Amino acid sequence: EHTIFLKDYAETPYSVVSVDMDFKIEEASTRVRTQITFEPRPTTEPGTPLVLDGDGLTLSSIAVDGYPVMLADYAANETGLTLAEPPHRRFVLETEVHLKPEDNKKLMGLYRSGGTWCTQCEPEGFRRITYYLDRPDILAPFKVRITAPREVAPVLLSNGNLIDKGDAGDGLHYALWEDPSPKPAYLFALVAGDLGSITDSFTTMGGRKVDLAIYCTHGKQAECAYAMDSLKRSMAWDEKRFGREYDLDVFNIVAVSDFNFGAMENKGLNIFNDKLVFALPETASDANYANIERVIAHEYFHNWTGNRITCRDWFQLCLKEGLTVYRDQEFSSDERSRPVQRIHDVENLRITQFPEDGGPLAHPPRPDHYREINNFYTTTVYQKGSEVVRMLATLLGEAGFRKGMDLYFERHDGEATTIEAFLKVFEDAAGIDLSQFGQWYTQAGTPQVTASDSYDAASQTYTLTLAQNTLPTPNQPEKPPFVIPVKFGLLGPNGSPMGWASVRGGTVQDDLIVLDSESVTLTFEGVANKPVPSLFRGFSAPIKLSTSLSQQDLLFLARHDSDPFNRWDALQTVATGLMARSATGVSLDAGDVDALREAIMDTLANPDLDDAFKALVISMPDETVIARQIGKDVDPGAVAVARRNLIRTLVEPVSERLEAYYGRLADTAPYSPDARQAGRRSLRNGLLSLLTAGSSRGAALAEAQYKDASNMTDRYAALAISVHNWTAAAPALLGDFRTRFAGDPLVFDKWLMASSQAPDDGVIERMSAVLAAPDFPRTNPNRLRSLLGGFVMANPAQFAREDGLGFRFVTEAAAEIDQVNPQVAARILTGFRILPLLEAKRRASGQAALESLRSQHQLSRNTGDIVDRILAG
Ligand code: DPP
Ligand code: ZN
Repeated sequence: EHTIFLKDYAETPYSVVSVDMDFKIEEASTRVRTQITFEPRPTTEPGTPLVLDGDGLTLSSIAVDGYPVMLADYAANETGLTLAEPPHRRFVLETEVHLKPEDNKKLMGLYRSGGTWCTQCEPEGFRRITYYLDRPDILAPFKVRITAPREVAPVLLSNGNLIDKGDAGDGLHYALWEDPSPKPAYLFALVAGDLGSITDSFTTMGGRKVDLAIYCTHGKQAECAYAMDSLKRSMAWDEKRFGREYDLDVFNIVAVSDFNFGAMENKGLNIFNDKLVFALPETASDANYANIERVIAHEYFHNWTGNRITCRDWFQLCLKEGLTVYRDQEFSSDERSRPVQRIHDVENLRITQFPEDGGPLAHPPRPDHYREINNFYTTTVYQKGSEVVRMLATLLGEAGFRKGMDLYFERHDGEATTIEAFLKVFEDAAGIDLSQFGQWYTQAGTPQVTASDSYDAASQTYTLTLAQNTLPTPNQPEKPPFVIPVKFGLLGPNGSPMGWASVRGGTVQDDLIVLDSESVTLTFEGVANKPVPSLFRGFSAPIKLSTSLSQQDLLFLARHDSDPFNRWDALQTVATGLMARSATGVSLDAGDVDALREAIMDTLANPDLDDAFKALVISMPDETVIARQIGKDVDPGAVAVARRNLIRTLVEPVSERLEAYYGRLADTAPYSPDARQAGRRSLRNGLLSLLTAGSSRGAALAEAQYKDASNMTDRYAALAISVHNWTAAAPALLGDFRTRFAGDPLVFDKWLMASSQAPDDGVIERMSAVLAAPDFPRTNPNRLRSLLGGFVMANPAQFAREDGLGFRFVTEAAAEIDQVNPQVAARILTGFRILPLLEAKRRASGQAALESLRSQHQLSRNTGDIVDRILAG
């Protein structure tokens, strides 16, 4: 099948000068008339055909400069429209097509969600609306006229500023929107519907008043308040931190229920999946609030990193996504707790991106080929892309990084550009060479860094060797060394930082070592005592570290390191190691478990640490992290058992103390989603999780918390914990939750997610029944992802059951979903990337399920690509 290569990039022979669109929306169909002003480029030969993209469009009329085009002079088919011999001068092409948004269940292009007309164009949805050069390096100003029945669609929105509106007779009305900033078509948006709204305003640092609005289903306005508050804080933060001011007079957000992404940064008109807008304490958890804040910020930040400066081609996707994730992570760190945010972000990277980077779907943040671009909106492009930007900031320092960013905005504003151009601004601003650093963008795989050390008391020298190695990934057998920033410190015997007189063998700047060759050996002189090294502080590079540190050393770091990330990480390393050993049949040393327990209890008792941090320390490693640690021939069932057993052994002797602590943390103040209160709840729920897994009284505590909860955070935590541990009350609690919140689709998602997490053998049968119910909303991405995505990503023991039932359940469901919405089906199937990690029998049954999916169904390009890559890997 057709593969697109980065090396084949070429400019189009024609550029677009401007776009005028006229939408006539009616109940059953929408007419789109588009006038595009084209111009041949200076180098274009006369007679060069104009080839436009189109996907599933039917052309009703076509004219050039007002004259109909003869049949012989154009060709229209399923993938586009070709004008054989366009004029060799500026000209206007006018086309007319009729769309059926009601039938559009792929949710790309113009479609209807709950009656509202809305659009999603990134990456290639605009070609489902009109014939166009649908690629991000074609920038043009847009004028959009929308006419629709006033009754069904009193609200008419598009990008930019509203310049005219009025009555159009026959019960119709119209609105005319103009977006003065040239933009690529993927940022086009249109919304028409009967919506409620909340409004506010923001005055920019330049003194311009911007009208803000969030549109939603009538009656949901009160649920949009937190999103609006997050938007205003995002606008202020981007001014303060990056000097970026908003550029239009209006900023609109619309919440819709059917959406493939989380949200979309269309210029001046962001469209959001409603789960990332709506929040009330009774129906949304603290995690939902934090996510809303993060994604509102992310889409807003795209206005500069994505919209004003966009991507030349889709290979450069991480130019906007990695950078914008970095920006939203920084925003969350500044608004909440920096160490806690960092730990969350790294946990997420390890649970989602490391498996991708170490499996058959591995690809660099900037890939060089693809069959289906929708399959590259990945955790590698987003999360690893952000880590790469973070490393750049670490290497350059805060001031140097800001200088480079300022130059980026100055030099590339209004352009569609590349990763090379991005790196160049930092080279120019800092006078350094980043060519080797650039490999982070082009090489896949998680580097493994090995640290070994020795101390010589007689000469008071400490020697540290760091070596890197990256395993081959698909199409990349050889991996030249990366530039790896290692933030570090040495701890003396009493836990305080230790200095040195001089270093030989490599460059050390303050607390930073740069590892840019296969290995480096550093000799620190004047080191008074044998130190314990704290390496990769703040997770200064997206690598896997292996050290010769003993459990005792690690627990020493967990107690004394001045770097909170490494304190957390040291404890997690110990727990993961013990669980991995136990899952592979090694019986654990009681002393090791006792020492871990003591370190955990000391952390809990430490008055200097905040609740959110403590909650992370007591949250035990995820099953996928343990499986990665084991590395091969994994039996996920054994991993789940080993995890549960270790928790039980840790908790039993201290369960009374933990329960007392749990009791003391009960909330007293009225609910607020702020970080401090949320931290307290997460610690309390972390304790409940330990108690339920590890003590006889936990199940009853969870049931009581479920029943007494006054907010969704506590209620959902109690439910999820009960289900995870499959307590006697779990089935009844699931039943109660479902009826208690019947009619709220976003809470139904929580129920689906919790249901998919049950560890018992009945889980697949129950999920099948849910899916088969006639009223299951089978075209809604959120519902499908909650049930199936939750299952494949977070219930490995049942998904990868030995009898293959979990695999087959997912492939059969995916085959059906693929007929309707290929993007959602392909995303769910990425869960099969764990196959190479599994023991032979499970691996074989997973492969068999994929093989039969491939042979028995006509798969979409999205799904076919994922299945082929996993089976080839
Ligand atoms: N809307 C998605 C995001 O913001 C894709 N651009 O990441
Ligand atoms: Zn984004």
